[in-house]
Amino acid sequence: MRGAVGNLALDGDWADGSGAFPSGNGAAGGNFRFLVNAVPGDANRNGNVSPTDFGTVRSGIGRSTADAGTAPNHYTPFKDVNANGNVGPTDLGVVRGQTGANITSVPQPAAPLFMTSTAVSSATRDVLFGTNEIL
Ligand SMILES: [Ca+2]
Ligand SMILES: [Ca+2]
Ligand SMILES: [Ca+2]
Repeated sequence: MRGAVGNLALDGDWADGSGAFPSGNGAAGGNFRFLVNAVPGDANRNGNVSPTDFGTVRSGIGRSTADAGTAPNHYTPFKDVNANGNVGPTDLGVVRGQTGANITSVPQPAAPLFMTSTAVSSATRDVLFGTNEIL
């Protein structure tokens, strides 16, 4: 990605597991390597899927982005496991199917996923990030 001013590459330079915000070394360019761990069904975000997650999702049944309700029985994106905008039986089904999964059982990619401005075509970049300038 490049900034709108001067078309400079963004600073980057983050090593997953050892980087710190703000990232970068002060020079344009560099790889921003950041691994996001997510386990489908882990509604309470503790790294595993258990009956507790089932209860978390159940507390939001019937709630949606249009009718969020109030805590603790409210809509959250974490309860909306299938990301369809509402919390319903399908979300509970995902949790049920994922029970026992944990962050260590998710296969790691063979190599860190990262992009550089030269490794991604402009067409791919536009699909992933849109065409609006970010700076
Ligand atoms: Ca840099
Ligand atoms: Ca969990
Ligand atoms: Ca849902």
